[in-house]
Amino acid sequence: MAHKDLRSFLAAIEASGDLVKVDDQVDWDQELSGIGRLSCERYGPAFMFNNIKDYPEWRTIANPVAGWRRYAVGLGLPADTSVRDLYKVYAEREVDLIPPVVVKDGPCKEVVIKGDDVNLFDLPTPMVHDGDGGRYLGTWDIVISKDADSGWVNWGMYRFMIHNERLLTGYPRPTSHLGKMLLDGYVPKGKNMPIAIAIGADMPSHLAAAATFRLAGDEALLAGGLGQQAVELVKCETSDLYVPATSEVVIEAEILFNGVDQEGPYGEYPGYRSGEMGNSVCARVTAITHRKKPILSLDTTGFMDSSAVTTSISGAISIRRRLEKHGVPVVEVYIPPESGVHMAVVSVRRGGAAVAQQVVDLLTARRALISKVLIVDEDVDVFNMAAVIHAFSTKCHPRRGTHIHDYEGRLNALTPAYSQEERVRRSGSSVSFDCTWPPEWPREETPIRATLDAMYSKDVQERVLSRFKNLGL
Ligand SMILES: Cc1cc2nc3c(=O)[nH]c(=O)nc-3n(C[C@H](O)[C@H](O)[C@H](O)COP(=O)(O)O)c2cc1C
Ligand SMILES: [Mn+2]
Repeated sequence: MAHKDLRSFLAAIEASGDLVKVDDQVDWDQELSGIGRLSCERYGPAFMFNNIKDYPEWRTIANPVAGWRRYAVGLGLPADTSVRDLYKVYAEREVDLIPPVVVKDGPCKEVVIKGDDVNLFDLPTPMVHDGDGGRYLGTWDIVISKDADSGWVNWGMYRFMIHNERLLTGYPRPTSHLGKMLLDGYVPKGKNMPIAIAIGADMPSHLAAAATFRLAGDEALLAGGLGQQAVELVKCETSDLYVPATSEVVIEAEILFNGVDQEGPYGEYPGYRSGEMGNSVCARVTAITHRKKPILSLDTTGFMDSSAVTTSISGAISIRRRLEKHGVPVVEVYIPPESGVHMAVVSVRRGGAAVAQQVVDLLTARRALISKVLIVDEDVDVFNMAAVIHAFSTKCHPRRGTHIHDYEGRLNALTPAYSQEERVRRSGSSVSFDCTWPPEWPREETPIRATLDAMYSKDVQERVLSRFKNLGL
């Protein structure tokens, strides 16, 4: 079972040696985020900042699950759980949905601020990167909204920037579930859309909000499944939305049906600032509720942040399910978080050109978030990047092994490789690299890998392994 709230999760990552507490004063203006940024780049711990300049009542946790050890604790597992086992547990729990329960009161209501008393600058919102368009509040949040017609409730993770005391601008992509709800249900009716931005809830709820989940799917049930216990929800003060009761902070707001304003630029998840400032949705804040001595959460967006870890695992599992559904002889799929969620490694029982082409076609059919796919034989461990680089470098034919698929309208606009012109046209390309032996090659002409498991007899393998064991290696 996972931890019921952020504070018990933090105690657990402190106990496992994956949290550093900082009691010296740090600045919300780039300093605390800079510390968090460097820690991601060095595969370091999460940071708890207990003393933030100008904000004595507040604390901030940076990068709660940027790293597999913390991610494992987030699921209630031991910190040293292997990545393969994390994938296995996630895939099992993701289909074991557990509905939430509604409670009357919760820690997130300890302090309630409404109406004219609302001032977003009362929160220690960080200036995350130099060059960002403003201070970002929702870098690790849960944004809750309800469909105007069906009552379907959606959770997603979308960033929000402070525009002024009462107004946020945000970047839910038009293709996100929130974007669709707004454009289909509220804008045509001329109605503002109530939202709630929950920050510092239990970890499974955040993982569910960040996950790739089906249209009309209710992420509160997914959160229950991932954490193996029902999430407790409590009603908002100014709308009939429900938020995780243990949240550290809840911002209640309404997205204006007729207002847009400047949002960004921002140091984006692929690890670059590549976008310009653009018009985006405006959310007018109606209430802020929070716990006493509240903890704000921050993901220092970029290389190896919490987003890379969470979206890579849920994305890879959803790719595996899709390939299976379409008859690809897939064994395992891994998305290295270091790829900025741009590359997938797919192992197959039988490879070759047709499979490589089929995989790249399937992965670009809707949205093309992944633009590079490495296809390897099943004796290559997809979780072992050394083995994957070896296979790619030695088995991929530079000409015949490269399968490029061009498309219009589906490009990932945040992929830094594309020119401004390509982004405007939304035309992009994806490629699969076939790192498998052609199935038509006769067995006797297929090279044998010179590794212990492939080139030595079972008898020698066993003797070597027992020698290693006896030598304490
Ligand atoms: C830390 C983090 C920040 C994210 N920021 C955004 C964002 O600003 N806009 C967006 O459209 N998606 C963002 N995403 C991706 C969405 O959360 C993800 O696509 C999720 O599946 C959206 O839920 P939905 O399918 O209900 O729309 C972010 C993900 C993470 C992990
Ligand atoms: Mn959704």
